[in-house]
Amino acid sequence: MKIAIINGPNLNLLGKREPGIYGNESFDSCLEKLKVNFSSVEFVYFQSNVEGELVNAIQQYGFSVDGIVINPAAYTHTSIAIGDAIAAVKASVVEVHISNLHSREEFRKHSYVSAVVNGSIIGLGLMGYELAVRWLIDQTR
Ligand code: CA2
Repeated sequence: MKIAIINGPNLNLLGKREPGIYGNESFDSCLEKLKVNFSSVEFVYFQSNVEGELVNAIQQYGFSVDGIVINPAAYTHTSIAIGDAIAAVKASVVEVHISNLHSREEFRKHSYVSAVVNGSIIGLGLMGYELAVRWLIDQTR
């Protein structure tokens, strides 16, 4: 089974800034744990700060992997293009947010992604990625 993890802008800073909101762990460390815990899964990881590159990655992986875990970061709240790309692909898609969007600013309460994904995991920290992978694996059984 192949799963793509796609992270949006500034998530490359995880573990380096704003630990109060996003915790102390880097995404590299999270990815290593996923690879150990789900050793039968082939993971591909893509992070970009550029909206169009995220759209390209969704199109590319959306027809070549079984599932996508995506955290579009701030583009969640602004990008019709990312929502349209997700709606167009074949793979199952789970949206993950590290922080609880509903306890933060008003503008974070709307997602252009939520309506076009299979499901969303919000506010459970980096464990959300693990839960998303578990759900995707379960779908293939
Ligand atoms: O909670 C999430 O996962 C978010 O997708 C994170 C985005 C934010 O714009 C969304 O509203 C919610 C921000 C990612 C920025 O990540 C940083 C990590 C460390 C230091 C600074 C930013």
